[in-house]
Amino acid sequence: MADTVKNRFTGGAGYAPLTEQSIGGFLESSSQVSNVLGGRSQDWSVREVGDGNLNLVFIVKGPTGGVCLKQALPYVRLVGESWPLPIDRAHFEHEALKAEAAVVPNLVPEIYFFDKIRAAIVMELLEPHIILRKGLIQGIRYPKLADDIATFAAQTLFSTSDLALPAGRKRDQQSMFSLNIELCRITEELVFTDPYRVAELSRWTKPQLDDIAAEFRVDAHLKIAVQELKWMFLSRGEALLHGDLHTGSIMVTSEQTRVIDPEFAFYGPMGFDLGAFMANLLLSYYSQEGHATPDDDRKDYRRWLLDTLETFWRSFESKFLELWRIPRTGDAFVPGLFEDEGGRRALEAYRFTFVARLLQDSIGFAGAKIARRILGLAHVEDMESIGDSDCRARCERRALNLARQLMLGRNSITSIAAVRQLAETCGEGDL
Ligand code: SR1
Ligand code: MG
Repeated sequence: MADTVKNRFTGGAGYAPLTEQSIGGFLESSSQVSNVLGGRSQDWSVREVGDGNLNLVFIVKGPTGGVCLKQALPYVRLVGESWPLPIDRAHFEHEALKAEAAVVPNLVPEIYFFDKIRAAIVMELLEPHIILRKGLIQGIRYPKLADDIATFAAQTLFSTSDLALPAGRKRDQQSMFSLNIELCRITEELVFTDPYRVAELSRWTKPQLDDIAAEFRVDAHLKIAVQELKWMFLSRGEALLHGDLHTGSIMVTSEQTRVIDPEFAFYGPMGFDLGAFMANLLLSYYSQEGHATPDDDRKDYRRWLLDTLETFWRSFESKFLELWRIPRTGDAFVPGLFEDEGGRRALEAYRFTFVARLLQDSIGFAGAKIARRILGLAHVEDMESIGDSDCRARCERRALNLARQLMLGRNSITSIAAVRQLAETCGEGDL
């Protein structure tokens, strides 16, 4: 392996995974971080708390404050050293966080320090925030969630697209993020390919879901539908995506929302981010039977999840259209071409066509993102924490049935209300 490629994977001289012992000395080299923490390294407490699939995550606390440090490991943590993964994903994450902070500073963590050699990002400690997925499992309502994620998506997708950026700047950005190759490859294989073939790392609730897993592997129409989505993912660089916008990438309190972890960022189809968030609300929706208690059957909560799905889409749509209507600098849909009354009307009508197509893309991607969490390698705690495997399988089967319908039928779904109705139908009874 040439040295530059090798360094992308394992780091050059100077890279080593940080430990609870070595982290103090490293953080002391940043005056900004030292100022946040106060005191000296001997006064700081350090805890490794990473429970994600890829990285080390440390919480460091000092006399005057705390920080969170995320460091890329040269392999997939979930699988082990047999699956090498480039540590330069930290660079793409840092670049994406900067692009997001430029338009939604209140919805992302503040970055204090980035060390490219150590592939480490030191950021604001989000406290008392919790991971949204864990809040949804507990049945907690988040009144601002739908609108905040709609703002995040509308602003980040619009501002990085050809609607907002001059073509040269957009190409420049797109070319930089196009090197996030291995992280995109994870999505290409785990989301769009492995659930539809015999794959060594795939798993599902056995034996209960063996039949539906086999159906997914032989259904040619479904495989065409998912390959069409993969084609879009591979070839349509519409905007800078977060790339992994699930409910584990969002931290919340009842008043605040922060989107974290954009290491999968690249230029792709806008619907991929929108569909990821929708898919994870729907996974939560179908998991609720497994979290019901004698005091709370979670029926109202399930309704709240679908309300959140609907509000999210409606709010996204109106924010995106609003951004498109104000004066802008992008090279697509040049405003000067539509200045007369007829032109203005035609462009406004086209904007609605555009967001209607975006909904259909998002619905398809949502289906793919649901299926991969049940039939692929990486599952979600919403389902995994259901101890009774028959109950878990029932929840998962309903979700898979919806996923299949979303992928196959996306082009005939014309409203978010129709998605809700379909979700409710698939959630009824034993399928
Ligand atoms: C091998 S990584 C598995 C998954 O974890 C991340 O959160 C992404 O969703 C990825 O697909
Ligand atoms: Mg992540």
